Amino acid sequence: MPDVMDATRASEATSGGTQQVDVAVVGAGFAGLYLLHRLRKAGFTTVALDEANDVGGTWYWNRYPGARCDIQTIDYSYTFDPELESAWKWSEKYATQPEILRYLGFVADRYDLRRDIRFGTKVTAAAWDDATDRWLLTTDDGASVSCRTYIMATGCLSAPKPPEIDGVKDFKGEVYFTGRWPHEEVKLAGKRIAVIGTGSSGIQSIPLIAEQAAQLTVFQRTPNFALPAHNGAAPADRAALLEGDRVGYREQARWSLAGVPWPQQMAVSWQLTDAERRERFEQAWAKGDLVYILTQLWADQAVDVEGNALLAELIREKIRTTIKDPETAAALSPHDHPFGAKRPCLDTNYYATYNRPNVTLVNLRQEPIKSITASGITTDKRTFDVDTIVFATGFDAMTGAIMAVHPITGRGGKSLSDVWADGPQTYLGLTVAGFPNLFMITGPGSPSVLSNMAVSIEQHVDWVADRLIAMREAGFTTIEATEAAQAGWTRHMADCSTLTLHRLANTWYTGANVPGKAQGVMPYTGGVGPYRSICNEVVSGGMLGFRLTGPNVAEQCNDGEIVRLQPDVRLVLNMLADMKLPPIESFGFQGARDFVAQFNASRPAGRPVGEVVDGTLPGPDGPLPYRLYRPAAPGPHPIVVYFHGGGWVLGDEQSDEPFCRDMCRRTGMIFVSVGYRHAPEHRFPAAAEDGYAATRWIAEHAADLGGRSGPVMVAGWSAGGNIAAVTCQLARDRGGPQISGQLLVCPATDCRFDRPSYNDNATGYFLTRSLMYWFWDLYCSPGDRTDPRVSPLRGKLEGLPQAFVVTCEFDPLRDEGVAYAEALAAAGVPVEQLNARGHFHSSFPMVDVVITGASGRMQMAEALRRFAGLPPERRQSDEGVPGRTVSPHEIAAAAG
Ligand code: N01
Repeated sequence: MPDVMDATRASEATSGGTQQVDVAVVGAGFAGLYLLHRLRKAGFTTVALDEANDVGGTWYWNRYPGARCDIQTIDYSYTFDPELESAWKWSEKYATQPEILRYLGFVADRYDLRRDIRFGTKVTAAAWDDATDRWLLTTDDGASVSCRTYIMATGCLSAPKPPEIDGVKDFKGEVYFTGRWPHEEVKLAGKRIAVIGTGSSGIQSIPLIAEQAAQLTVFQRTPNFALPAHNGAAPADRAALLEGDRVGYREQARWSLAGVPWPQQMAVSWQLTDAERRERFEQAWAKGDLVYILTQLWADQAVDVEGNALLAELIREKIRTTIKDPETAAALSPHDHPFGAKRPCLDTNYYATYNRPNVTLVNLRQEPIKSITASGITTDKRTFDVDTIVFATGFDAMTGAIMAVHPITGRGGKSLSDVWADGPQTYLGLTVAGFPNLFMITGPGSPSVLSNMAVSIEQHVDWVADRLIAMREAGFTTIEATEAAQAGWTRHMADCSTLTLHRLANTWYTGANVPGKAQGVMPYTGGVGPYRSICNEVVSGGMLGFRLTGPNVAEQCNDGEIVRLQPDVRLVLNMLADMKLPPIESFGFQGARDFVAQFNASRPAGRPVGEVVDGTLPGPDGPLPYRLYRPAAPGPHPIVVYFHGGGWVLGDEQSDEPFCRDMCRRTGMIFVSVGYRHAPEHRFPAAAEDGYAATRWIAEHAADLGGRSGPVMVAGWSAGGNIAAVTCQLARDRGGPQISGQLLVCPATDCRFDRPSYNDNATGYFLTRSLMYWFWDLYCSPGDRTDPRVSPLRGKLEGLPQAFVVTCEFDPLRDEGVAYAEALAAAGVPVEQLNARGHFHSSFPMVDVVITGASGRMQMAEALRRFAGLPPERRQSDEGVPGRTVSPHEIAAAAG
């Protein structure tokens, strides 16, 4: 059904052998086809250029036996036209490459797209002309293209990687690459065949090649996780969901994390018993759905090495039970990367294939390939004579196809390969500063390969097409990302990459599969829905981070950084904003306490520790409750006396439970969380005096509590940080107890409200300025506020225990925390300060919700271990620091 609106033709304007169009698109796969459709419909003259001789992109080239999609086909489809959706029926849960190629051909015909595609045309270079504000694309067929806008729709996995093995050219038999499989029939029957590579392409093709080959030898460097696809008809439950509410189903996919409409899993591994985890796993295994198993078992599997290891072991168990030969099973069992950190695969009979008598696995970790010879493959132990070699060795992913157009020269002659020498720099994965009017569809820096590509492609195409339409309406002819916006996006990408485990594996996601390529996690790991909302915010923020110009309009540049919050902090704050809660102080103090209790009940429980013991200790005016968290390792352990947050009004000895458990596990120390008295029933100085008395009692009873005798440490968050700081001053002045260190997390340290952070972060970050006013009013009369027992910044600071002070960028209390650290340093107290970039007041106690807080907690734990004279202890999962630790020297200098 040709579109009536696309009256404009791409090829009409040609001058001097150069085709003149508004927009040139490179690639005629999923992205290029939809671009062509949208842009033509909007009235732009458009041409698509593709090296292939037909549409299809990756599905044109990857014709190897067994090639299929591994996202369920009902999800791996265009959704932009409901009529198209009802006009096409997929025959299987996971369609084969020929069927997907037929679908793309059907789409091309339906919208009459082929007439504006130049097939068999390779774009060899692209240059921006500052004088004309146009791109000139050079092609290998001689006919160049001049365009206002140049869009790379070249796919993420379309530039095959050379095999990097000596002697390939010497081989006298047949050589095939899965990524460039011939169109004519390849005869494999009765041959001795070698397959090199066990990624998705290898894993899909090996079982089918094995069925035909006389002998198949698989050369494996790194084993990968593969799960059974259980292919067949589309599962009835998913199809019913789609048919029941097509619009809602598609919308849910667009706002999900991976582009497939599964809900967000909340249960964490340690909340489930072994039996419950196994049951979930068996269900997932039977389902045969990659996104399901990656997202639905337990929430920590993708973000925490321990939660992930539980799942990885269950999969390895399946591998062991499927493969008869234990040595082969061991070689096929991945141990070098977390599950999901390297792209896992869906298979049909992959592992069982190794039980066939005609299949041999060669473990290249034990016998690397030395070379390829005229007759076959030689490892450093053996020689394998073969008739055919199949290279399933993968791609120069994400950047390879973009850089294959070389050079791409932007403003002032700047070359993209120079700009990307240390890895791809983009704004939103869509644009690059210095390269006006250049867009990339699913480029590096966008969710792309970590998502259902169909969903991500449509989002990018719609965003770009809508921008071009809006620019035309406003009279702008160029659009270009600013350097500041791009640098901000690079920072945000780095923050996001600490969320998941992708950074912990050597993969094509990180560029590690291509020798010499700059390394770093290239796709956006923050999720499809969050990414979509960011792209929308760029627009609603007046094209934030873009410079727009036009011949007859004033330049527009709303410069800035689109995301300054840590990605998970942003999610939490957005969620809270969606709840449209009234100010907490409007509940009254009892109502606020009930609210906090309810809020805490909905968060993930803390992780297991050795033992949790409740008790009471004598306070200055009656018993005080405490909760003790003991590590699993045998004691005696150093003791940390902990004071919870809550503005001297809210919370109790259990309210920071996940934080105490986490710190107990990280430090290997006993944490005793003290239930001090609260205002307004017990106003100043009740909390301070309770804190001091509790610390004294705990220090005196350290051995009875299973702790190490000698000095204790104090720690606290928010008002608890205030009590911890005050306790140190009182202990110094009142002759003990001995305190060896203080950990102050976002502490209240002073009664002044005029520091900039009180204004900058007055609202929108959960702890508001007015809530702080309310806390102070309930706890302390104005006349008492300068007393060091509530404003420790005003006390004498000499002779205090060494300190670690944590402040968060988006916290009203930030500057008084910084001031306290500086004042301690000026008073000669050894102090370190963590300025946690992008974090808010509640980041660190929100364990397992604000995952990017883990590295900060790791630093806190290290500080406590130092205070206790213990050696440091690092955990692999917590690498990456979303903040900056300032040394005592720097703080002293700043204070000076
Ligand atoms: O490529 P890969 P692929 N000597 O990079 C090995 C998508 N896809 O084409 O891991 C020996 O995953 C290499 O070993 P190592 C999907 O996203 C989707 O299979 O680097 N071995 C690895 O085992 C997928 O992830 C589908 O140690 C060498 C293999 O070759 C992506 O495309 C189907 C080597 C390459 O695996 C890429 O998959 C197919 C050497 N010199 C692909 N060089 C669907 O189902 C490399 N290897 C939708």
